[in-house]
Amino acid sequence: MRYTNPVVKGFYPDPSVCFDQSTGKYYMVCSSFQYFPGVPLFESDDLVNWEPIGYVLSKKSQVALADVESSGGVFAPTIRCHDGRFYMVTTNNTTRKHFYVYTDDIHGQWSEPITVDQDGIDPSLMFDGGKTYFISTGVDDDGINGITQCEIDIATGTKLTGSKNIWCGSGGRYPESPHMYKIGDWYYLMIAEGGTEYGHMITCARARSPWGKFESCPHNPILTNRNKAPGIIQGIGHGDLVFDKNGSLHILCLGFRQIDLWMAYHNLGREVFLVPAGIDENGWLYAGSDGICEESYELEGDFSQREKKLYTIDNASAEWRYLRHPDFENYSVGHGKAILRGSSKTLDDTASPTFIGLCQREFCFEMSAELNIDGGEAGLTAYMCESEHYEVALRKIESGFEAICRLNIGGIKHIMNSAEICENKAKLIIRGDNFSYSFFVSQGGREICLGTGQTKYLSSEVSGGFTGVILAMYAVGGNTAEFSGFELKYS
Ligand code: 6LW
Repeated sequence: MRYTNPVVKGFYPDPSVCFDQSTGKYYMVCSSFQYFPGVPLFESDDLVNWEPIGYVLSKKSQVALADVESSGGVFAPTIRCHDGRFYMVTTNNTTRKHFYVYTDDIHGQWSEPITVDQDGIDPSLMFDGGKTYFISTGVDDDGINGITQCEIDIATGTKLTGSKNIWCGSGGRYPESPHMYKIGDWYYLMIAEGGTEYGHMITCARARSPWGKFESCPHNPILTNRNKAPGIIQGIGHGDLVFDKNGSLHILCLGFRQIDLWMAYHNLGREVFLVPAGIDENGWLYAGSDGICEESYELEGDFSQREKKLYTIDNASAEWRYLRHPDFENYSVGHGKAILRGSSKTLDDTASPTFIGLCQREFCFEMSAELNIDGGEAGLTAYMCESEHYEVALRKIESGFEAICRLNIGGIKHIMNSAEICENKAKLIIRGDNFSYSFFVSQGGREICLGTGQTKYLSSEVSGGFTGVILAMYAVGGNTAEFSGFELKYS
C-alpha cells in the first residue's frame, strides 16, 4: 500500500520506536516538554497507523514540570523493549537529569524514574551481550563534546564505566539523538546533526565494537531535506531505525511542514515521518529517495492509512494535554462536558493555568464549543507558548458579558474586536487554514467574526522553542466555565 507523510501529524517530535516480538506491535514515544502527562505513547500494527494509547509519565512523581519554561522539561525520549520489559529513557532538560522508567505492561503504569549521571540530552539504550549501553549527547569524562557512552546496571542506573566520547559526528553542528544498533557484525551509530531546523540531517557511523572506533559513512548525511527546494517538508532529522515484520528497514524521524511553499514558517510543530531505509552492498545505511524524505512511499502490506477526523470530549482522553502540573480539582471532563474552574494563572504565565487541549494536527480545522460562564474569562485558544497565543473568549464586564478575540504576539496584546452578548453563554468557534486562524462567536444562530490572526506568528520561527500549536479550552479567574458540545474537526 501507499502511505502519505507525516504518518503522525502535529506536535509529536523526536520519535523513537521499538518492536515487541511477543505481540507483533510497534511502539513509539515522542518528546513533550512543558506538557503533562509527559511522553506520548503510540501503538501500531503497520508503522503507518499509530494509535495514541496514553502517556508514559502519567504521574506527577515521575516528572518535575512545575514552573518549567516553555520548551524546557521533557526532551527526546527513547523506547526499547528487552526481555519482555519496556524502557523509556529521556532527559528533563530543566533539571538537567537523564532518567528512565520501565513497565512490563505497556498499557499499564510505568515505574518511578531511575536517574543516570551523564552529561547532555537525547539518551538512548542498547542491550547487547548481557550489557546495557547508555548513549547520549554531551561532554565525556575527558571534556570531549559529542556522542558519549557509558555502561550501566539497568536494575539501578549505576554507571559501570566512565563516560567516553565515541563519535563527534560527520562535522555538522549539534551532533545529537544517538541510537546504536547491532546489525550483523556491525554496530551502527545513527545520529542527527545540523540542529532541529532547516539544516537538520541524519548521519551514521559504524564500528565492530560498541566503543568504536566509529567510521563515518562515506555518503553522509544519509537523510536530509536541507537541499530540497522548493519543498513543503523540511527539517528532517532525529530518527530511530526499525525492522518491519517483513525484515525491511525504516527510519521514523521528525520533520515539519511549512505553511506554504514560499513561506518558511511552521506552526504545527515537528511531526513524524516514515522513510524506507536499507543497508547497501558495502554495509552502509541508506534512507529515503537518494537521501531525501518524500511525501509518499510504498510499503508492503494490505492495509489503509486511517486518520481521525473528529475529536470530542468523550473520544480524546488518550490525547489531552495540560500545562506543567495541573491541579485536577479544577477539571471535570467527561460525558460531553468539560467543566473548568479558572485560577489566577493566565495563558501568559509560566505556570499551570486551567487549560486542556489537543495538538493541532492539520492546517485546516474547526474547533467549537458552547460555553457557559459565571464570571472571569474562559474560551478557546490556539496556543504556541505563553508569549504567542490567540483566543476567542467570553468574559464578565460591568454591564454583563462580552465576547472577545485577543491576539498575543511577542507579549504584545491586542483585542481585535469585542461584542457584548445578552447572556452568559454563546458558541465559540476557531477556524484555521494554512495562513490564518479566524475567531467567531455565535448566539441564536447568528455568527460574528471577531477577528483573524496569521498562523506564521504562532510558528516556531517566530516563537522559538520546540513545540507546536495546541488547540485548547481554558478558564481564568476563580469561576466556573462549562464547555459542552466540544468538537475539533479536520476536513
Ligand atoms: C532534541 C534534539 C532535537 O532533544 O531537538 O531534533 C531537541 N532534535 O535531539 C528537542 O526536541
